[in-house]
Amino acid sequence: MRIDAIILRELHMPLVRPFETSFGVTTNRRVLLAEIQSEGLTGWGECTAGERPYFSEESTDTAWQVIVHELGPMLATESPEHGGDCPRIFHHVRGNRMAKAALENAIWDLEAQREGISLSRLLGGVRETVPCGVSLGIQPSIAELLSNIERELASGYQRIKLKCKPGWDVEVFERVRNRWPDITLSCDANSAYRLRDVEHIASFDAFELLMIEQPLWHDDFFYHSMLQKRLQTPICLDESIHNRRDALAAIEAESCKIINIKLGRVGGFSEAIAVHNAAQERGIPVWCGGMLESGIGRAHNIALSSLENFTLPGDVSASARYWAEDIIEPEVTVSREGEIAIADAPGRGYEVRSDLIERLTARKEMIRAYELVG
Ligand code: OSB
Ligand code: MG
Repeated sequence: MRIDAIILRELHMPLVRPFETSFGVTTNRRVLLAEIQSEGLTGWGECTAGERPYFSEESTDTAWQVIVHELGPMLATESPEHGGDCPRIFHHVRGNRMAKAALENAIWDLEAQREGISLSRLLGGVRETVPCGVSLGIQPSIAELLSNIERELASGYQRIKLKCKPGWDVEVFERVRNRWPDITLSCDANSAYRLRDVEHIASFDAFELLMIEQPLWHDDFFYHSMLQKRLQTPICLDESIHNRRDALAAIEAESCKIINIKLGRVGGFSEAIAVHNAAQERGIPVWCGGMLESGIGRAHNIALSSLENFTLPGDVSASARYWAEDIIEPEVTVSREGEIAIADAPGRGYEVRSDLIERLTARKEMIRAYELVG
């Protein structure tokens, strides 16, 4: 396909409520969107980098630079036929996976439209609905957390994930379990613990959590493997898994029993499918993580979640949990059973609200192919 233009935008979108993890609080999102125009069609991709380089090395600003100066020009001069061509095109750029994913996913988005099939189908999805959970940030008080859980359970969500850190863990799990002995509960530490905490983490077993997500270092397999031997509760890796090779190493070393797949963290749909397949072949279930995405990233997460081995509820939930107004139409909604229906229409299944995007745009840059060729 001929790439006519790549338009990069930064949108400022306030969250409906602040989201706190072990590494900080997010109140306002700076969302990077890539719009790729090709032969009369428009594909969209979202960069899931955070405002600060705390979840990974990337941030909104590093991704902007890398897309404008490296990845955008590479893509515009290459005429990819498939989303799957992008990893080869971007091969010389090390890392910067969230920046790469924004462009690669926009090409898949375009390809689905060009082929006249749903993005889910193009990716190899088999599900008609995907099971949903929610990720609940650290709260000012346990009472506030309990009332949030009550609301999410009433909405139908199938799994509650609690962000945790030293000082916001055992006491919290105790109060939640006392009130709801049977709900599916998990926790996510975002690397908040160290080896001195092993006995403490082992005490989480009492709460029968579905999993403990990324308790130790963001770049570790070895110590997670040691920790897993001491736990009943399965470890799920998030930050540590960047590609299929990482997934194979983690599974082989028994560093985890479950894998969280995030499109940005692994560099786009191609590698996400590769991680999914590697895990499936080895009997390791996966689920789709979230990065407080706008509707575009959310639509892509939904399509990815339709693959067969996404058997556990993901962190992909309704637009209204994040945004007063989402940038897609219709907004993402979740049924009383805690499921999102996969659209069968061609493309991503959600229209993009260009007028609203224009209003939320804080900066914009156009990368035109003809200015780069020759
Ligand atoms: O580790 O899953 C995480 C949000 C930002 C950064 C990291 C994570 C998260 C979430 C939120 O847990 C998931 C969501 O609701 O989008
Ligand atoms: Mg996580």
